Formats: sequence, C-alpha cells, structure tokens
Amino acid sequence: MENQVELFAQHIQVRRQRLEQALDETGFEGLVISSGTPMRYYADDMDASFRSTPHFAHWLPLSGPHHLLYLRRGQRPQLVRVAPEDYWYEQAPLGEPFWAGEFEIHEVSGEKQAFDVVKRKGKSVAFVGDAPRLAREDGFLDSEINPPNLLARMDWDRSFKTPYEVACLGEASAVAGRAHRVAREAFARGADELEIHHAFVGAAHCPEDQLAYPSIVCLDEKGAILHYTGKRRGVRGRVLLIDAGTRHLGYCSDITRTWCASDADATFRELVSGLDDLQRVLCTLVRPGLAYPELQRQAHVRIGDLLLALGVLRLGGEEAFERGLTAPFFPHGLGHFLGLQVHDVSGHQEARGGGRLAPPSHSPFLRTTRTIEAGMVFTIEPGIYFIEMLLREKRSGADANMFDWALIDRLAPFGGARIEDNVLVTHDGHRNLTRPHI
Ligand SMILES: [Mn+2]
Repeated sequence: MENQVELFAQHIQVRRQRLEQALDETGFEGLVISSGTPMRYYADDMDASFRSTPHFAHWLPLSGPHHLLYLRRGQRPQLVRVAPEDYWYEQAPLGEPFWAGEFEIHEVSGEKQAFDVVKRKGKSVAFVGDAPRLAREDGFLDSEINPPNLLARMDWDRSFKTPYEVACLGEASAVAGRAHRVAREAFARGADELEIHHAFVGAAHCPEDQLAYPSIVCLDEKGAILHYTGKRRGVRGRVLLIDAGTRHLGYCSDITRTWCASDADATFRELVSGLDDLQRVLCTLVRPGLAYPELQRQAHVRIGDLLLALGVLRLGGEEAFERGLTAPFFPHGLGHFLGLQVHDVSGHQEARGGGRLAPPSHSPFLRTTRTIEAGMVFTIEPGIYFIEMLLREKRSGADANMFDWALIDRLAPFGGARIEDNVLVTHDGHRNLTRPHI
C-alpha cells in the first residue's frame, strides 16, 4: 500500500472527528474500547481463533485480546497493550508498526492492569466490549457499558470508508483475486473440492483461520447449497462455484466466481455467461441516491429476462418477478456491506441515531436496505440456482406451465451460479475493487 502512514493518519483524523461528534450527541466525555476476550469451547481447554472487537479494529490492526483503547476529545488516542508474562505463547515485542505514531502506547502484563492505566475516574466514559465484567469491577456504570445510542453512531460511521480502508479492501480483493485464479486452474486440472480449497488458501498465502470466512467450494449439484462448506475428496466436477475471500489488516474481501468445464451443459454455460453480463450491468447502476432495494428488484427482473432467454421461464422478467417466479431461482439478497466484517454492520440502519429499515417483503433476506451513498463498500452478487426445495411447490402451482421443467431437470445437476464483486460507491458511480484482479 502506497502512503500507508499518511493514509492511516488521515483515517485516525476522521475517526477522531466522527467520535467527537458521537460523544457530543450522546453526552459521554470519553470511550474505552476493549479488543475482546477469547472464546473458549465448552468443556475444553482450547479457544476459538481470536477475532478483535470490530470497533477496536476500526482504530488499529493490533491483534490479540484484552488491549484497551482510551479515546477522549482533543487528546491523542491512548493504547494499552496487554503483553502477558507467558512462555506458552509467543509474546513478541510490538516493534514499530506503521500505525504506532498515532497512539500514546502503554504496555502492561494483564487485563486488570490495563484498566488501571486508564485514568477516567470522575468522568462519564463509555465502555464498548464483549466482556463487561472487568469494566463493572473497575466502576463503569451499566448505563456506560455498550450504550446503544453510541453504538448506533459507531456502526453508522463504519458504513463510510476512508481512503485507508478502501486501500485495505482493495488489497484484500487483489489477494483473493489472485487466489481465485489459482483455484480455477486447479479446477481445470480436475481437482476435487478439498484440493481447490487448498489451492485457494495456498495462493492467498495465509493460515486458513485468517480467511475472511470459511470458503464455499462447490462442484456441480453442491452449487445449489448457498452456504455449502463440505470439502468432498475424489469427486471431479464440470462446474465450480467458489465463494472465498481474504483479509488485509482486518478488512475483508468476499468474492464468488462460477466456472464451467468444456463438457458442462451448453445451456448452463450460457446461463453463467449471461449471469456474468447481468452482474456487470447491475454494477453500472450503482450510484449515490439510489435505494439498494431498487437494485434488488432490478436483479430479479434481469434474472427473469435471462431465464426467459434460456427457455427456463416462459414469461418476461418484470412479469415473472411480479408473480414471484424469479424468487425460487434467486432466494438471497443481491449484496451486503463489506468491511471489518464480511457482512458489515448497519445495512438495515435507518439513521445515524438508530432505527431500522426492514427489507422489502419480496426479499426478506436482503441485508442492505439503505440509500446508496459515496464511500460505501458492498457486494453485488446475483445468483441463479436450481433448489428443488424451492421449486417443488411451483411444479404443481397455478403457474406451473410458465416453467420448462424438462430443461430445469437437465440443468439441476449443475447446481447453480453466482458472481460476486466488491464495489466502492464513488461520487458519480462506482469502482469495482474485484474485477481488475480476476
Ligand atoms: Mn457475499
């Protein structure tokens, strides 16, 4: 990343401005954020792979539990780093990370001592974190712990990315894009699902638990299972649907591609290339001022038109959508916010102070109901699937003759297709963070 130090300084400047506004609006004098507590498996002595509190990660990419960040108006952010005396795990010195210059850094050996460094007595300070026990013991009032009116503002502000965050998301897309290309080559050589997954992880060059989410690698009929995480060995396929992403400094990519071998059904190959064209068109519709649910409607109509062109449906997209006939083929939302979380926060938030914008009744799973604004980053991921559970009722319904069931049964063994890119909203349109890399 070029100019990383400057970009980060600017990011912290924006964070401080936004936080001061949020403190003014909620009446707190400061904020303590905990990086989080490890999650231990029940009746075990092992922890799940640790992930920082996203609000903490919004300020800096320091990994590990129990660190505290103390933020006050007009003061340099204070970071209390917890580095225990412990020979079981590596306790590497902090060194000089690119972000260090923005913080007043203290080091302590335990979580309790971290609270002692934060001198907040007599002030009204909020605490944000997953384990408020120590905060309570330190004297935080219940009304100061994870206050909803402050959290709503912090969530809202996360939907507008700074140039530093855009650079991180772009790098995550670049790394994952490269890994997608390598996974595709493995598929072309006849690899099975587990081998394709390993090809992706190897090219992403990261430990598996540092992927953005468990990869979805589907050959043929498994493509119709939206969150299939099995990894079959010894099975070759004619169609690969792979949904996999990586992280860069905490920020995620979330990318899906569908590839066909030359012996896949010709109509299914047309379906995939038609979906790819349609996905690109949907990206070009992205611009500030448009309500995201309108994109969802457009996706349904265009998917209906494609299904008519392929002969799967016998009516046009607009009518097919109105009669609910595109829903069984496209039963998920067109996209979601992307950032420190794969499904980033505040997609349904009505305003900075809170409130909820419910998804439209035709698309209850839509994760983004906001009006599109510059600086947002979200996915555009239309899909077409042959899911018998959803098609079954249509086979005998009033509109049964609007479907070519023989063709559907011929295509079903190929599962489904999805194409997903990560898109930044600019002042007059969009920038596709993914396409340049695949
Ligand atoms: Mn996604």
